[in-house]
Amino acid sequence: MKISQIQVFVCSPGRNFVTVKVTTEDGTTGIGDATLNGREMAVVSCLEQHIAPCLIGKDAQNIEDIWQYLYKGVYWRKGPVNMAAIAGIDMALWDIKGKVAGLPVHQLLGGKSRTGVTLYAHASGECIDSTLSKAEHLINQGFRAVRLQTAIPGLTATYGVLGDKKDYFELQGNRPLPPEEPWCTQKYFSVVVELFRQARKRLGEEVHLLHDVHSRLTPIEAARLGKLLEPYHLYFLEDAAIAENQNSYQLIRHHTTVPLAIGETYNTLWECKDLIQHQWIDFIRTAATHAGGLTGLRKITEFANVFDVRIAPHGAPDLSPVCFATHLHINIWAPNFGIQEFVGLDNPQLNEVFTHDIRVENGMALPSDLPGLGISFNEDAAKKHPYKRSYLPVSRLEDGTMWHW
Ligand code: CS2
Ligand code: MG
Repeated sequence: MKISQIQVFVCSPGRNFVTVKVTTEDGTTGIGDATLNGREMAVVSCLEQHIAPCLIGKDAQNIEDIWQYLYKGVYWRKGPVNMAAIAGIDMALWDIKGKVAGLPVHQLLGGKSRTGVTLYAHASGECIDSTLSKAEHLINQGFRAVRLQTAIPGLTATYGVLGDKKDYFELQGNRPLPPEEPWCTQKYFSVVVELFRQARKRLGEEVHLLHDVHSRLTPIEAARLGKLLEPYHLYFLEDAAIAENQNSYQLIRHHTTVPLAIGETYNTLWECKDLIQHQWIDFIRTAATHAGGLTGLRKITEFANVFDVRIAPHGAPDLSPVCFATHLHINIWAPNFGIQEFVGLDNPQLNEVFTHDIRVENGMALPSDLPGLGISFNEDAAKKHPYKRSYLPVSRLEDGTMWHW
């Protein structure tokens, strides 16, 4: 099954997505997600200029060898651009393998380990009251796990709370450059602990509550937050601090029993190997799209399983439904699956471009049983939504100091 063509599509049905399509000589096709938010075109160039020419004529069935060829075989290993490009190819090859076998990808991995994939939904509001009202609404819809984020009083903007803006394009206005947002740790502490105190009172003890710090704290501040949140027993506290020094999580760990999650920006096992093997974290959040596809994420998942670390793959709106579909196949199989982030699939523009039969009921998702990944890409619909340059906001302290993303 020789690879005869590799095409790369960029479209923006709400957010920018880079989609890879691999075709074999017999006409079988597979698709993959290679989206790297804010750096989309770098991945397109890597795929078109550097990777595609090397793969034409290779046997599409040898997924592992192609993965190693693109990872181990190159001088410049790792890196977000390279690993997203590998991811796009890798998912497409798994899609092809499933179609050839007549089996959904989770059956190729070893079958189902559970009846469905538990999701956590997002409740983000302008104040504690509106955040909790949104959480109640989600719980009434059947979600058993909700992430709570609330605007920080006294700051002009809070990451993840869009206010009256409908999306990041609107936040950037007519000038597509990174918006700047202020950060103040003291102001954050004054609202976040209160958010969870009120949440437990209003939402009860049973629902799983989660929170994302977006790496804005130092390790010792993160340790303090973990301790303060212990009475409200979070499912996990995400990205409490940057872990470029992986052993900084040892410090956080030694101070608090709050379960810790990290990893949405990681591209390989090497960025989380110490975190996992020392059991400094409880959940690894790496996405297939950013860590070398299904093959890359499976390697991380199996390593994490040895150390009782569970997977909780990233599920933000800047990962395409192809990534979400891939995660569902891994999640339904992985012995160490924890929870899947979910931001909804009911955007009509998105559903016009990516068609699938993923079911979401009572806060759980079911992967497709169709052969392959079970998702298709409509090239004509994609043309209606051209790429728009876009950036995430950057963060500065109130005195102007550049702060952690
Ligand atoms: C967030 C993301 O979903 C999450 O956990 O951290 O929304 C993240 O900010 C975006 O993916 C960045 O584009
Ligand atoms: Mg996050």
